[in-house]
Amino acid sequence: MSTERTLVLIKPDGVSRQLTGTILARVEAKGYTLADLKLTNATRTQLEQHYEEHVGKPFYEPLVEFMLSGQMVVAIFTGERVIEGFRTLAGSTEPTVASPGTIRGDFGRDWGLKVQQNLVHGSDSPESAEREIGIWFG
Ligand code: DAT
Ligand code: MG
Repeated sequence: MSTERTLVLIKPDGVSRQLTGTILARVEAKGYTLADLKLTNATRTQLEQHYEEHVGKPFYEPLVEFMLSGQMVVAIFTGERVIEGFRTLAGSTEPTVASPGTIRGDFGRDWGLKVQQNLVHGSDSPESAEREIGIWFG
């Protein structure tokens, strides 16, 4: 398997809760390499592109509003099988049921049923990774 790259977002809840260093440290400790990193305020246009597969779903608008609510960290990590490896580190989408030991399982609780407050995003395929890297670093 050749080296992959993936797009990682630390969402506004992760940044505001001062978990940025903790989250990045877990990914680095797993052995993935940080290739690019910045702190940014998302635009609605970027989020519409990033979450295009979810447009029209009931959670789409709350998700976008949440992602606009504060600064985010956007990062590229590289490594063999980093796409599925990061998603394993992140844990399943709903923090309440994400396994302990994962980022979402250890630090998330979907306060007030806000599943969108699940700390991180990671690309789900090589095609998504390239598309998403273009949105945030293009
Ligand atoms: P993931 O981030 O695990 O890849 P996804 O791509 O299905 O999950 O959804 C994107 C984000 O949308 C997810 O991180 C949180 C939010 N979300 C997903 N399903 C939701 C739901 N049923 N209610 C509220 N927010 C949801
Ligand atoms: Mg997804």
